[in-house]
Amino acid sequence: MSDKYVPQEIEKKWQKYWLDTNAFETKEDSNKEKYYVLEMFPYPSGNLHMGHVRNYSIGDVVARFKKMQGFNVLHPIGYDAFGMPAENAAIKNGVAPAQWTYSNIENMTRQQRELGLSYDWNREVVTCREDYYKHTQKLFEIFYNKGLVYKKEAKVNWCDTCHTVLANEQVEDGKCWRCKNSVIKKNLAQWFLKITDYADRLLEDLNHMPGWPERVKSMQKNWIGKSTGVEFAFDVEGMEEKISVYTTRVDTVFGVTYIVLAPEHPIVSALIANNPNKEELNVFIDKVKNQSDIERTAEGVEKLGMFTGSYATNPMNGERVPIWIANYVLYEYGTGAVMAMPEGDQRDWEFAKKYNLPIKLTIQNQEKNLALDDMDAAYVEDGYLVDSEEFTGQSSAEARVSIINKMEKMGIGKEKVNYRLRDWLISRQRYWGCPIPIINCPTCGSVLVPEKDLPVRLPEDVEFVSGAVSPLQTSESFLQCKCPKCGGAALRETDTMDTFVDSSWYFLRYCDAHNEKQPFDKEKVNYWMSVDQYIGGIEHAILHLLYSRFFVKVLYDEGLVNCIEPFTNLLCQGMVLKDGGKMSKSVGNVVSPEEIVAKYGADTARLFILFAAPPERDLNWSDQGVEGSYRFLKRVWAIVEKYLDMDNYQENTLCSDQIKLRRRLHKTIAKVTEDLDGKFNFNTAISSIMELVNEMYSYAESHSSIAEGFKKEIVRSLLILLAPFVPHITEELWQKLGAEESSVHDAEWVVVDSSALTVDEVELAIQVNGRVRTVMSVPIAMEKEEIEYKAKTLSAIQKFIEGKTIVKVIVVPKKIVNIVVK
Ligand code: ANZ
Ligand code: ZN
Repeated sequence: MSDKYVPQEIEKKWQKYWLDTNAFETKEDSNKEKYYVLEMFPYPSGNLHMGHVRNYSIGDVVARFKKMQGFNVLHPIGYDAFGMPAENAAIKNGVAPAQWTYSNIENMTRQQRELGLSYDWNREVVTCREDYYKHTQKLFEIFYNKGLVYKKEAKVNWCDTCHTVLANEQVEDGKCWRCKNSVIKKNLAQWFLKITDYADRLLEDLNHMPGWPERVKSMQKNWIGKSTGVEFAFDVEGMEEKISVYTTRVDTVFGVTYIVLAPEHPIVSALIANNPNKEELNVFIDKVKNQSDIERTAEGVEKLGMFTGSYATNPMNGERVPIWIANYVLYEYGTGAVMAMPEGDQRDWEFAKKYNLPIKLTIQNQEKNLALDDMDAAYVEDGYLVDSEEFTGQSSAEARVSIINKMEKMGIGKEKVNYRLRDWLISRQRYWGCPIPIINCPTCGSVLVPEKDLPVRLPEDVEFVSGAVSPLQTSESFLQCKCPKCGGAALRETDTMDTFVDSSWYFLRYCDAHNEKQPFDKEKVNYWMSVDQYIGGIEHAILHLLYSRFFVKVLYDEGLVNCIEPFTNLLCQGMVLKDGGKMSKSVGNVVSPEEIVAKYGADTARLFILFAAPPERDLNWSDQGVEGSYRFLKRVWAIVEKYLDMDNYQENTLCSDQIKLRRRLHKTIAKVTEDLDGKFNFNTAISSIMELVNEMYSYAESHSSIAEGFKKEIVRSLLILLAPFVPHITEELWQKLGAEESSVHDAEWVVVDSSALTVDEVELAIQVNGRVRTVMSVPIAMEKEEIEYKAKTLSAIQKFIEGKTIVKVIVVPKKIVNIVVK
């Protein structure tokens, strides 16, 4: 029955079978422990790349392994299907975004199926489908009614040629990524979600998430950016109004030599009103306003500023300090004004050097005396205070407390906590997104679309013209409506939602993907959530993961879910590289998964990817590596056939070589189980299976028969161990084996027989005529004849029996061998 291993044939066959039989369909089952494993759903760009293949292969091993361990496994997939590329394709090629998207989804689904992934396809979620976005709108309304949605004028990146708002990522060097014209800042009324209300909980709960990589947690902490400092006011000469500053280093207040405002600060126009350089100042202000925050604050970027002509008074020592404006102070953070203390702050230091502003030393280093003349950078650490009136001599930490106390007594300042996190701007002036369910009425203002009128559908009578207004504004049927409150003529909101809104709750929808009435049923979500294992790229470390955490917390507060965090364990996979660089279209070093699958089969592609590197590390693509994986699978195929063809003998006594092979088998079972259980040591798991296969070959080379029971055990176990990694070949060989379970994927995971692991050897004392001459170690199960033969050939024994006649040999099992000679 020696067939050749032809992956293309068997893979097609099993994929069809799994699909036709809904092999991986899951239902809630309160008698079984659940396990929810999830890979980040893809954007339907049209084709899978190797990064996807890696992501899904990792998830698939976990899902199949957990299923074999007896868990009720939920392993779904879907598509993050709204977004700009579909709309750009519409502008460029005239295809409707829906058509473009659905045909891409179709292609990617086919590619995913060709990888043999164990998805429950019945739970597929597609965010651009009405049956999904209607619930995204419902969730928007829940947020709205909780007071977590508001509309505010915001400064946005605006391209006047393309006539649209651009995301920060779409601005390259201050230019529009598409038409290359300069991007301007424009004030537009935009919709926001109040994520800042949750800043503290989003931060605090990170301390109770042992299943997340430290790196991701610290990125989120920095993004939220909580800092505790002081807010206090400077008097302005000749003005009633004061300037409030925010500082985390109030201990440096005696070293302040100037103050700096963001050019957007509302007091600026009054400060420069009488300045003869007013015109120049205004040019400067406009220029800074058009710089992005990233440009303004990046390290090494030139700090630019101008003197306003006005002065302020330091309330702690009455000193007169000039008021400047500069690009490095952001209007959106703190109070938009800082007290500058060049000795202690590197930005202030550089600025003071550049514009010849005075520098005072008021923080001294404990260890090594600082002198301004010797310094070429700020001293940013804590120290002790000098030249600071009654606070002189205090440590920075002491001074921060005592100075706040004094300020509070004087009534000029107070402790203040600040966050870097901003509210989430979700408005997009785009067509291919979830419509914001709001109606703008000239009398009533913004009114929520009543729940019974959801979904607000995307119209099809729109025009996609580059440089035009948002396409939704070209659809009269969409635009014109009645106000739900007063019944008067009103206009529908034409902004759509940021696609990150869609992806902030898709993992909940998988739990109840066909619910028409609500986004999800609470009971079902509570059965499945939280996601036990989430797997995806590090590029989502902040936005997607933070937004999803925010959504779950809001829904928890609403009593709609029981969990406070969406993802218990997070794995961030490394990149796929080729020749040391990232695999990417622009570099031209892309290896297409489809070609690899066509040539070698999905099992080889999966095995290579899982074997080549631990999942968190970057993986270097190697054609030899792929060949090697293919060869290994051919070896697996051949050895299984060989074993199945071997002669059986019925009784279950194993010869010492079978005992040894069985020990290797159970060592491998122990190793693979340990490597997969809560870990992702796929590469070492696979290499131990490779060793097992080698030993199976060694046995087959020197034996033509095998105990029937053991034959079945070893082939069966090998296939079970390999099944999560290479599901097709193992299924095909499983059928040849004819095991009780109809599919290897329904088999239970193998358990270690610890008795097989113990090294079953005993020491025998070897006597000649009743005197112990040496000891010999033999396997417990060694036959008497074999023991006798071995004992006689030992050199330590030979010298006592040489030239003599052996009368008899007495073997006392596990104890002694006595050779009687004459
Ligand atoms: C004086 C000072 C002296 C400062 C010193 C630092 C060191 P975090 O920790 O990130 O909150 N700052 C305040 N508001 C700002 C704004 N809108 N734009 C740019 N910088 C701003 O940083 C707080 C510190 O950043 C504040 O403390 C302030 O500079 C600056 F030796 O005040 B500090
Ligand atoms: Zn109205």
